[in-house]
Amino acid sequence: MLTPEQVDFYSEQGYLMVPDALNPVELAELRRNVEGIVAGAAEATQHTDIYDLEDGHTRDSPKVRRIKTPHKHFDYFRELVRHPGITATLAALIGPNIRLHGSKLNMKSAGYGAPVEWHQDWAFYPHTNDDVLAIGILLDDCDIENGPMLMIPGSHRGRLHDHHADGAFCGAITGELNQIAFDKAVALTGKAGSMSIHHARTLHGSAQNTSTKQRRLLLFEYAAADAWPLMGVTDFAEFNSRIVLGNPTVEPRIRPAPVRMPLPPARDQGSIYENQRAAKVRYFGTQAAE
Ligand SMILES: O=C(O)CCC(=O)C(=O)O
Repeated sequence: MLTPEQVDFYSEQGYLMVPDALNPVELAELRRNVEGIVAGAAEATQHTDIYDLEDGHTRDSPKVRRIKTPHKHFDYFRELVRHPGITATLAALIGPNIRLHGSKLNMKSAGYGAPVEWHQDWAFYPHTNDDVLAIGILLDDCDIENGPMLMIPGSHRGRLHDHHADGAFCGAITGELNQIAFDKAVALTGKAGSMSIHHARTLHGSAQNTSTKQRRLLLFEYAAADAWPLMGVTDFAEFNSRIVLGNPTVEPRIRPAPVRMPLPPARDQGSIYENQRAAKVRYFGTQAAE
């Protein structure tokens, strides 16, 4: 459970780190599952429903950048999204009725794991109210050279930045970079098994992993059950099947928050890495994979 101080910190800063969210046995089980899934990427020659591949991936030298929506494909993750420690933490921040929005596992391989340009998750999935957040579980110890997520404190209470380029959504902020206090960015470093929490409106990004150790980060996105996605609900039964705590509702709560719709859709479909190909401005540098 979170302390009142942690809850206050999250609501003021828009992020929080919680150590030891998974115990060593749970962490070992998570790693085992992930390693099994990654081994399957050797069969893939292009992006699939499960694998998003780094540039330079080959069958002989598999390079996985992301495991997409693991809760949709694997029973282990379908259960993990309901982990009692996670849902108790969420309840302290967004109330007793909670729905999973999505999941992903970003693998930042040693030496070349790709950066993620600055963005706000809210630009991808605006809802009727902003009780929306993501938790991240570190699978590996993560220090600054591993490319941790970087958060701009308090940005969840500010504006929603433009995430469009050439008239289409591109999943990265494309202007006004000189108005952002990047020097105030906080790195969410920590030990394996730690959990980060960030508000959907918090501006964040991460640099390339230039270290000799991989950085794997499992992300689960959640919303209060009465925060409904403005892009709509296509399958109501499936929508409600993602309730991880409490009860669904047909009464969305509507609260003002700045919104820009992620439309027209990104030219480069797929993961955030693909969407961000169209971003005109890059903040994070990259070195080619060896
Ligand atoms: O993996 C990272 O460092 C950033 C993750 C992120 O912000 C995202 O995938 O939306």
